[in-house]
Amino acid sequence: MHGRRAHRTALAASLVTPFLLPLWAAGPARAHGAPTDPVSRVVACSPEGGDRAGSACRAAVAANGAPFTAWDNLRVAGVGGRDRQVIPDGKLCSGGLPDYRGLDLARTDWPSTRLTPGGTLTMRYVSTIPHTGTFRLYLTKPGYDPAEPLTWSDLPDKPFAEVRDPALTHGAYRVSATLPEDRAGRHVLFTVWQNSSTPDTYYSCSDVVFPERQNEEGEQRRAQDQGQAQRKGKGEKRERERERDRERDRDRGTEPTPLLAGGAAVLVLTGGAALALRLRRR
Ligand SMILES: [Cu+2]
Repeated sequence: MHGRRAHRTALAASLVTPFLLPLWAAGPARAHGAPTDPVSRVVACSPEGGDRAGSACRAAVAANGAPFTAWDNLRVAGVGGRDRQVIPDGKLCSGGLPDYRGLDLARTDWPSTRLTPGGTLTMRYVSTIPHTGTFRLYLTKPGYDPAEPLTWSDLPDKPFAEVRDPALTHGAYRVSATLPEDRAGRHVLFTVWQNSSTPDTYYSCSDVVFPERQNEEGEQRRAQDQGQAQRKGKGEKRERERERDRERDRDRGTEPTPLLAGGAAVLVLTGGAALALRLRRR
């Protein structure tokens, strides 16, 4: 069935909207919910995940020993808001449930969704059995390292969004929120759905990627450099002196902020070093 396969692939590769209906229709009879956009690990790696699943999902299923067929059943009874006391560090994405332990793998290649800092997020949280309750959305702090296991200290104390009993439309809850402005690179959107109509709390990890900030600053620096090239003369000499100062500072370990650094400093402070530096300065 080549044609059908290709069709399904196209569906899976497109955005979540066309993906929602088959996923919802294919869900287990006793089903509850999980985020489909930004797609959660459990949904992306479920049998309905399609082409989103990659090596991270294969590793997760292998660690699990079984496929994530019950993608909507990641729930823990009786937590009652004591998430940090009940769910152990390093096991946030599985809710500490052995059946979902593959979701806790510390990897940098989980299927992810691109987000814009400061933008509006509308989470779609598919539900086949409606419950009342409160959604709490957390984003890992600036400087989060996806290569390390996710711990509670990676998350701010307070969620960036908390929504009680959002509308359930077309089989999904919609949770709208303004995203923090200070995130760059890969992060985890951690969603807690504490039911009020059942004793259960649902946990999910959605991997999200914000633009790397050094690209933006690179643009600004290029613009600055162009301006400097046009001014030249005295300014150029002063810039050379400043550059020498900066090199001395660097040798002493007192680095300038990358935003103010010009020319050679930009070449030196690339990638992770620049990012780490910027995070430390915030
Ligand atoms: Cu349920």
